[in-house]
Amino acid sequence: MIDIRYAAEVATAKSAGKPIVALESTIITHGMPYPQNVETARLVEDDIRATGAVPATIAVLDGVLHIGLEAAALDALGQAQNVAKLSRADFAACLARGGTGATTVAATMIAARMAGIHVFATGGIGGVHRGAETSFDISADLRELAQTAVTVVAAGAKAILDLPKTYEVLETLGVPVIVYGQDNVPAFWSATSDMPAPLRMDSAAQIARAHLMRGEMGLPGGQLIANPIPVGAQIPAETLAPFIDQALAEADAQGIAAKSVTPFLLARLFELTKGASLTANIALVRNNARLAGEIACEMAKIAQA
Ligand code: PSU
Ligand code: MN
Repeated sequence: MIDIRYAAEVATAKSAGKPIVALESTIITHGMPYPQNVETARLVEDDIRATGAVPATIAVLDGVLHIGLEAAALDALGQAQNVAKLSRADFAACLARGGTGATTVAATMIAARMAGIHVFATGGIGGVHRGAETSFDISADLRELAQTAVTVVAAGAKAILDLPKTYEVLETLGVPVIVYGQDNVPAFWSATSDMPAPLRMDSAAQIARAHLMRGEMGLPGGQLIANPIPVGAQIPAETLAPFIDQALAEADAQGIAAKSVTPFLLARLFELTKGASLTANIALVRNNARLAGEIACEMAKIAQA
């Protein structure tokens, strides 16, 4: 039997039909250094509360699936070493073994759906890696978006990826990519790119209605909401490009593969940009949390009408 534990705040919200926003934990364990990871996780939770929704950070601790982490558990996870990075393939195995793991976008979507949570905020989704034509490295996040009905708010796919291929695969899989408030796809650390927005919406209410419409139509899968980083916090793509190239070349030279690629690249960019990539990452996650909170509130309003 799966052991699911809801944080008190989340359990109360669930029984009252209040809006809830899921948050992933891989960004805490593999995406940011301590202590900024834990500080950011707390700020993001507060950003969601400020919209009237309740945050639910998701992780597996000693074989228990936590939907919402109490303060001490979050702090411990933020400092823990050798935490597994869980995706669709290894989520059940970790629970069955009584292990501890942080959930990626794919695993967080699975957990959110099990918990009846429809909206999830993160930084950036995984996607098609550069050189995927030889490495076959395509994140399981993309297929998850195609099959699990959760609306994921991200600042696009991380710019370390092959963005045109990533959006091509999403289109093939039938995943709606909805850009919030602009006509081109954002590129994670940069607000804009030269790729046109597949879909554009300008309000949280519209996004909520589109999610519910897919449900009514019996369409499996979620929506990707691409929310541009606030312009004041962005790093121009030209500034970042040489650092991304360098980090990718190092990953290649050191034989970094599979699950280690994304954490390696994020950590190297943090060093190469002297922390600027992290500052921007924090700003965009908080921005996504606010929009996700608004979307969850709109969905709850429609459900109660
Ligand atoms: N967004 C961030 N930092 C991260 C991630 C996303 O700002 O660390 C994580 C997410 O958990 C995402 C994962 O699901 O990276 C993608 O990993 P991979 O490329 O191995 O599928
Ligand atoms: Mn991968």
